[in-house]
Amino acid sequence: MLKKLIRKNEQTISINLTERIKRAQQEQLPSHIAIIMDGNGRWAKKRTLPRVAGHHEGMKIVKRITRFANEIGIKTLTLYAFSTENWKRPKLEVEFLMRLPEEFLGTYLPELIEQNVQVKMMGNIESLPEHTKRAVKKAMEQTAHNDGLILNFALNYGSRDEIVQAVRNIVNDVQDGNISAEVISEKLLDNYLMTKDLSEPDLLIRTSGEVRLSNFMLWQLAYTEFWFTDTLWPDFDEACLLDAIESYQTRNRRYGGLKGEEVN
Ligand code: V07
Repeated sequence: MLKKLIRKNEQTISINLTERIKRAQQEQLPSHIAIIMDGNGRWAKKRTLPRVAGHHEGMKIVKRITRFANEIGIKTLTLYAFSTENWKRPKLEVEFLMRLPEEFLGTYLPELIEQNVQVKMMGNIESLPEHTKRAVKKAMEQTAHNDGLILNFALNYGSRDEIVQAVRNIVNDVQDGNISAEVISEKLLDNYLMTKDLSEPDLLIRTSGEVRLSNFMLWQLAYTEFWFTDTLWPDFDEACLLDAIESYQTRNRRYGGLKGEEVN
């Protein structure tokens, strides 16, 4: 069984996953968790498998972590599945990746519907291959009325691109006379981003030992707690997510309930 060693009253005791979940739920959970799912290629290489085998294994972990996040009461899970930079990868790898949303939804959409999950997407959906677009749109439509976990895929997403688009749209609205330049504020810009209907992430996780943001949610992560782990995404499991959540809760306790901006 999955066990974790903790120190209590000078004593080291081990607790299992169920106990850890209970404890985590007694405190404030991060409402929105964002994950950069890195290390799939490296996972495959370690096993002398092709890179795509790592991506495929990574997709299975997406299902597992989605189920778990929903079960423990996370409200929003944002997953970086494909960046605007990823088009530079070999053609066959890109083609394989673009089949993953269909495969994922083909087997998992009924369960997502049953579990009341809402599938959302941020990124440039229009320049995805037709078959990918169709699968993702269908999932968004069929889960639009659900009100459980929001499963938000960043697909063909780049944060600078998102901000440039927002600025363009604001300028258009000013020129068209819909808004005046004086009302431009942080809050207004929020409303032009692809995350306008979501809360800001409380916790960012990046797997596989890389310690950078790689053009992911630059604006939205201003006050987010970061958690980096050497674990490769296909090896990530429920216990790893709890490690991140427990770390988040420890830091939250230290702030004594103060939120982001108030802490200096
Ligand atoms: C992808 C698996 C996870 C590791 C990171 C790269 C590979 C799930 C999806 C997905 C996307 C949209 C959607 C349903 C599922 C996905 C891509 C890559 C491109 F509506 N995993 N996954 N999409 N990987």
